[in-house]
Amino acid sequence: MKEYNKAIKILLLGAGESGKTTIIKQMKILHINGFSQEERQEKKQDIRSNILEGIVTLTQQLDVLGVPLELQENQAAKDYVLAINPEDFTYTQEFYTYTEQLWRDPGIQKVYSLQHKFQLIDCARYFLDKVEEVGQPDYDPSVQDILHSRRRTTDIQKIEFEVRVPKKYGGGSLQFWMFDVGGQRGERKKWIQVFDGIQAVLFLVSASCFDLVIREDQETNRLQESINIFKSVWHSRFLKNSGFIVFLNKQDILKEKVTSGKCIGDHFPDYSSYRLEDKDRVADEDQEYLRTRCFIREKFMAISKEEVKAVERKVTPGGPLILSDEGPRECYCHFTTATDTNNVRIVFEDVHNMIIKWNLEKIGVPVFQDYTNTTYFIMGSGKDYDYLIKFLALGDSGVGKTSFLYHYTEGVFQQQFISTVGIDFREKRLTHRRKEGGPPQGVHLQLWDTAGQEK
Ligand SMILES: Nc1nc2c(ncn2[C@@H]2O[C@H](COP(=O)(O)OP(=O)(O)O)[C@@H](O)[C@H]2O)c(=O)[nH]1
Ligand SMILES: [Mg+2]
Repeated sequence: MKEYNKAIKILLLGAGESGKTTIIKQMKILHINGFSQEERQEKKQDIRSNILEGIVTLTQQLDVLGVPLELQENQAAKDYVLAINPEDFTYTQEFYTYTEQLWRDPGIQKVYSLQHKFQLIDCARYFLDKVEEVGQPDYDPSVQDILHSRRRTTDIQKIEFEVRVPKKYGGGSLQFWMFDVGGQRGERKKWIQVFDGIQAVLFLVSASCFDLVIREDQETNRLQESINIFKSVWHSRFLKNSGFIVFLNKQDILKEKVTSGKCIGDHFPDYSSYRLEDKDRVADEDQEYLRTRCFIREKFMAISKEEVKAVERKVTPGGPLILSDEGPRECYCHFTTATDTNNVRIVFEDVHNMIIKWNLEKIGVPVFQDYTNTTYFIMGSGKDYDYLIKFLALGDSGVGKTSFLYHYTEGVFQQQFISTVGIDFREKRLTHRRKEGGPPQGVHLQLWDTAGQEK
């Protein structure tokens, strides 16, 4: 059997709660042995805290939104839940009984229907609907339960698995390494650590969150945040050799939202002029849902068509402009439901083939390595300046670090706000004379820009 000696590296990126870790779980199910007894026990803890978080949030919102409980006898349950300290809580039978009572109360259901007004985990309903089962002492989570459980990712995780290469691409098997990262603002500074040598970026979007705001600032629209992040990673010079695949995820929730009457146009006014093309119609599918999902796709595809300026292509300051093998960069889009194993299996057949194809096109050319060597050469022996001065821009997010540096080096002001992922740099060359009439000396300024949110 044919073996390839280099692993393919895939990086999962996207905002918090977009479904990255769920994809990792699916890879475990599809390519490894699923979940061990130990992992199931660990997920059981996550599921219990998902229930706790869900019911506490909903109960707190009763008073915030001014919604009364419908059944007077549930007052004791409300008092009990509001008195819980999540830091130090042991799950008792009483807790599950009260939770079940509250969840059935029409007052809590009313609050649930207003969930766009506050922050609620997506899996709240899934687990609150089965609170009795989870509360059993011998409860053992099913695969579906594990896929729906939620835990914030705070570090970089890696899983390895093997994928068979189809005959038409030469057969054999390929080793895949897939990296999962935390998606929330404070986690994004770690992303850069894994950018090196990535063949494909899977960018996850929670397509259903067009009516929600992000947890981090309770203000920015979640879909807009996702579009902004995509823009910065698509333009990142550190990912210039990676193929991009966008997963417009949570299609199940998106469809439910749209068919229940929610409209993306209330949040993205340009939706009103967007028309569904004939090629995007699907028989027996809700037209408004199709129009919504294609409108979202259009937002991401428009970014992938933006021209990347040559100056943004350097990989290291002082390094050469890399203009060779530019060609159009490939970006593909899929509509996905990450909690549905069958859907993920089908989508990944495509994804694997695409990555294998990209990889074969580049075989024998360790692309990133090459540029690093060239850069060392240029920086070491071929320096074309007399002085090198390095600056580091620090400050809160949005104060204008990137705009300032851009204006200084390019001479123009950029209106757009693009958040910096990790770290970036700009360069400027000046000529300086020590004495009037003396020999000119080259001064090379390296202006390092940092991402403010992460400090
Ligand atoms: N209904 C539904 N839930 C999803 C989907 N994808 C992810 N989730 C849920 O959304 C939550 C966040 O997903 P997670 O993978 O942790 O997101 P991450 O922060 O990007 O790693 C979890 O409770 C998942 O079960 C989806 O396609 N449909
Ligand atoms: Mg995660």
